[in-house]
Amino acid sequence: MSDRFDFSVSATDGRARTGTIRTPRGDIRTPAFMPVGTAATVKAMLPESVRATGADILLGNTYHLMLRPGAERIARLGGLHRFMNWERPILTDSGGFQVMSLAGLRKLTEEGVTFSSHVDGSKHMLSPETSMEIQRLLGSDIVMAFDECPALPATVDEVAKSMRMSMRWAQRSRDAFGDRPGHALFGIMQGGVTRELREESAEALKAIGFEGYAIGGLAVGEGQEAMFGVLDYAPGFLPEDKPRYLMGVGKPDDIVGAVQRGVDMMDCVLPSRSGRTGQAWTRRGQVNIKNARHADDPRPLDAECTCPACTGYSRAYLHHVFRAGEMISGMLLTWHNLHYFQELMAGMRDAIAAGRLDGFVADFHARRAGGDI
Ligand code: PRF
Ligand code: ZN
Repeated sequence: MSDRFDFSVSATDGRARTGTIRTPRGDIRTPAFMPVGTAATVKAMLPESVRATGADILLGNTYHLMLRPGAERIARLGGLHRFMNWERPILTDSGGFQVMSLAGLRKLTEEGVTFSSHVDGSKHMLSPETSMEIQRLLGSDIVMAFDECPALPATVDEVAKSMRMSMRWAQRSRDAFGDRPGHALFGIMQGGVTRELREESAEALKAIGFEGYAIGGLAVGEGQEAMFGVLDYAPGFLPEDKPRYLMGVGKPDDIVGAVQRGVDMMDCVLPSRSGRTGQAWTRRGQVNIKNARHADDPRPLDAECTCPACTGYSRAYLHHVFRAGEMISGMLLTWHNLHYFQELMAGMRDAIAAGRLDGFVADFHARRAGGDI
């Protein structure tokens, strides 16, 4: 096992890039979609099944794992990869974002954030230093700097203050991370939808120096037009020779638009979460399998899809097991959704390499029907 971590771009098409992130635990083909395995599992999927959908890397969460089962326990059991039986790369988010959306009573200071657990109400604290320590105990390959993502609505002033604190936290994260060959630390850009703040944030991160750069603070309710507005310039503020990761995005059309604007990595709970609520994503659009009109339909979810849900089962069956509350419902729809998201990424990687991304994107939009199909 070599101890290198590096990124190389093999082709560009407009602002889009395709390439490879090399890590000691395996290569990550970019643009990459990272399924979310919050609690040391991609819900309803075996790790080998997640791999079979085409995933090169999973995302894990500092916040959830520190609370249950605890980072020290995972470390004693050989680290997160061994614990969850996924030996390929894992990226872990640093926790602050999840504290703000999930924890009970919170108190934010320059030092960090104290909060009470959503699991049992116990009190905890996260700071750049403790987040780096927890992510080290987990054995994460790509560690995220500790940041704050301000909740909307927020004034430009509040966003600026928060961003500047996140930049001080980014420096503390870098200092606490130390020298860990084969592991990477990514900085996180903040600054809301204000161009000057995004630029200031990028400059601060570049001065510190990271192995990759995330774009945080988007997909928090600003809408796709505003998000694309920021993505029209923000990736350009970041180094060309380092991966760019758009956090928590998104729907297929968000992903396509982000890749066109120069994003290399993304993660989202959407394919797995919507799989458990009866929502399927296909080339032709969304399918709500709960809908009664599927009850007698012998056709597959998507005739072009090669996943187990589409090759082995009818819409009628998928409808039935969803209605009956059977566990296989979440398993099959999650598999299908992850397969679709990974095929979309593979299609974009091939299109970028061939210099035909515009044609791919035109076809992507043309084939999507509005509403439920
Ligand atoms: N920061 C961190 N994690 C995140 C975000 C962020 O801004 C977002 C925003 N979409 C999702 N996950 N650390
Ligand atoms: Zn399928």
